Amino acid sequence: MRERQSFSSRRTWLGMAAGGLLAPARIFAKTPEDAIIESKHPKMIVHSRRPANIETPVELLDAWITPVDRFYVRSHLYTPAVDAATWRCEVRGLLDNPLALTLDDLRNMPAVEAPVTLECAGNGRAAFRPRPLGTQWVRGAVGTARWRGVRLRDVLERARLKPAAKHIVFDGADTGIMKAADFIRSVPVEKCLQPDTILAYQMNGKPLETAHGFPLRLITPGWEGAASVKWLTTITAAAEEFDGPFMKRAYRIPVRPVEPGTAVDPKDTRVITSLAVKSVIVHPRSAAEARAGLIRGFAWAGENQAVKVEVSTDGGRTWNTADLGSDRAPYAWREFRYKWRPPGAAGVLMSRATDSQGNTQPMTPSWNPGGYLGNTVEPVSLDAEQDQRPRLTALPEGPGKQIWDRSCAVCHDASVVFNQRHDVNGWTRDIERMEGMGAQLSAGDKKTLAAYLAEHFPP
Ligand SMILES: Nc1nc2c(c(=O)[nH]1)N[C@H]1C(S)=C(S)[C@@H](COP(=O)(O)O)O[C@H]1N2
Ligand SMILES: [Mo]
Repeated sequence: MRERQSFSSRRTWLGMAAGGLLAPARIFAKTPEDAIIESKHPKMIVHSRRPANIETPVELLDAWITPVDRFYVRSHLYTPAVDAATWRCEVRGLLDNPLALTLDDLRNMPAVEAPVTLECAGNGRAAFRPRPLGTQWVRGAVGTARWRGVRLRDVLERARLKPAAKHIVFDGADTGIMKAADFIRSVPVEKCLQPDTILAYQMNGKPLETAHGFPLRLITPGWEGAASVKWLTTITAAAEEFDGPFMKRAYRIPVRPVEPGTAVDPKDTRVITSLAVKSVIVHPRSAAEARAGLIRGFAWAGENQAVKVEVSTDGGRTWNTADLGSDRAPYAWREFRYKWRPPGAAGVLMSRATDSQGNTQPMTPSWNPGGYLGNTVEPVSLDAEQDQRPRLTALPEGPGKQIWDRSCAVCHDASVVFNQRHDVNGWTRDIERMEGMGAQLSAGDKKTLAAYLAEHFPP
């Protein structure tokens, strides 16, 4: 067991059932999240323990296929523990032949396997100004795994979709916390019928781990991670896009560019589909590493291909084309390498990818309220060791601390705030977002809590 395990991570349903009067009801049983954190590389960045939101420091992304212990985790709700023996995936809705698939049923169907890069649409959010609310992913909510399973198309053909079916709705075994909405997503039927869309039961040659959707998840290749629903229990053929907050409110971007800081009417936004062209320098990330004289990293472009990567070693004044690696697959990132002679003094490195449609990473962020698809060129300064890990500490004492314990800690631990920075207005908006998910606070509590958070976690 690791040091950083905290008592607060073992808050239980008992505590929640107490209706927010959280007596220190602690059970010393491990939560699935405790087991996830133990299974991950010790350098992983824990944005929140429970729900489990864990980022990979980019220097650990140094292989074409990301090992599972270095693969990021993004979960909106508590991680479900699924019993494979009784588990079924129901296929129902607008179809003629409803199914209840067992794992054996799936294993008996023709298998397919493909390396696919998965990236959270919120990856890069920490670089937007003003800072959007939400988990402050830096650059490492991305990884590439070999996913093995069956074609979704094969399952839908067996289920015999009716012509009226236009969207397929995916729900997993995770359910809403308090009033928080269940994580349910739909994908248009055309994407579901593409032969590359997989119902995956294996990741890198082994059964899916709990964190990544055991026993079955969707892999919607090239699309933002949220379209790849984990812990699948029902697949429903429907006439319409699913009407729920994870389709209609979150994971949407403006249809046209907006000024940073602008509020955008939801009707001027669309659901995010493909990821954007992007690259990340994995090495060097420090002056010491730079002495090896090799710059390398990965580039990807969602449904498109990354076809060119340029590298700058002078802060963006001049650019040189990098070599691309031989490992490739339609929806997987591509390694790039550039040999150089590092100067004695530290400098600023950049990489800039271009995709098969001619899109190139921008130098300035295309700001959007949700902080999605952040793909600006990243300046990697070699001056200092880059340690992006938030320092995990306890919440400081103060008037807001009791309110926190009473109203916030019933659903998540304090690690969610340690790397967020907002002024009073920002914290107030975040608290209101939490009220929307069921947090119980009086008007006075809200003011006190926002002031307390702004004092300790200011911009
Ligand atoms: N059931 C369920 N599926 C989910 C999520 C979730 O919270 N619940 N998170 C989604 C998001 S936003 C992302 S980015 C990916 C992350 O997959 P990973 O945790 O295996 O990296 O899973 C997606 N599938
Ligand atoms: Mo995501």
